Amino acid sequence: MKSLHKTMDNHRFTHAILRYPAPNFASGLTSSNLGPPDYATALRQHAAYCAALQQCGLELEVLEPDLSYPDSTFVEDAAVLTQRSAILTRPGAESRLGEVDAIRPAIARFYGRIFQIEPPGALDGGDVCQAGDHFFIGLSERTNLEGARQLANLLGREGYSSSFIPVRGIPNLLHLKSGLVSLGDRTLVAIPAFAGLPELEGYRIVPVEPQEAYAANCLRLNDAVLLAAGFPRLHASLSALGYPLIPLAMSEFQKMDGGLSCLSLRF
Ligand code: CIR
Repeated sequence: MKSLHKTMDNHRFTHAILRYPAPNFASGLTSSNLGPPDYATALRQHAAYCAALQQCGLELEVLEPDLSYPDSTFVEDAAVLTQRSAILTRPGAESRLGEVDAIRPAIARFYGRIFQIEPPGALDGGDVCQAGDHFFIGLSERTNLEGARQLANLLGREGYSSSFIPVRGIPNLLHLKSGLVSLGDRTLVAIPAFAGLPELEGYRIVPVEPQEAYAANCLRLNDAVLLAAGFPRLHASLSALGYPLIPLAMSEFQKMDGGLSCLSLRF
C-alpha cells in the first residue's frame, strides 16, 4: 500500500483515480436533453482534465474503459475517500451498482481502511460534499436516508460530523455537489436553492446565478480551482477571490449529467 499525504485541509491532494470513458459512454444515464455526446470529443476533454489534475500536482491512476458500465467514467459516485478511510458506496441507479466492485482494487492499493454502504442504503459519491471536518450529505433521487445515515455513522466513527441536505425536487439537479461545492477556507459555491440554507450559516457563499448553474460543480485542487469553461460570471467571482483558475471544456460530460468533480476520486 502506498503512503498518503495527510493533512487536515481536505483540498490538498496528491493522487487521483479516474477511468477513461468507454466507447458506449453515450448509453449512460442522462436527463439533460442536450443530445448525444461525441466520443472523440469526450476523450479529448477527458485528456485535458487529466492534464489539469497533473498540473495541480496530482499523480494519476487512470483505469481502463469499462464497457459493462457506460457511466463508469464518473468514478466519484462509487466511493467516498477521506483522509482517514475509504467508503465504497452503493449507487442509487441499478445500472451503476457493479461499478463499486470494479473500482475496489484500485482503492485498495491506497487505503487499508475500507468500509461499504450496505442495502437497503443507497448513496452516490456526488451527494457528498466535504468541507473541512464536516460532510454535507444530499438526500437525492440516488441517495436515500438509510444510505446517508450509514455514511454519517461511518464518518462519525472517524471523527467527522455530517448534516443532511434535501436535494430531491430541485429542477435539473442530480446530486448535491451539482449545486454545492466547498472551496476550503470556509467558502462554499452554491446555487440559489442552497445559498440560504440555515445549515450553511457561518460559511462564505459564492453565489452561482441560475443560468450558470452547471458551473457550480467546480473543483478546488491544492492552490487552483478547475471550472467548466464558458461561465464568465462565476469565473469572475472566483477570480476576484484570488483563486488561480483552470477552465476546462466539459460539454460532452454535461450531456450525460456529469460535472468536473464526478470524473475523479481525489485523495
Ligand atoms: C448518472 O446519471 O449517473 C451519470 N450519467 C452522471 C453522473 C454524474 N456524477 C456526479 O455528478 N457525481
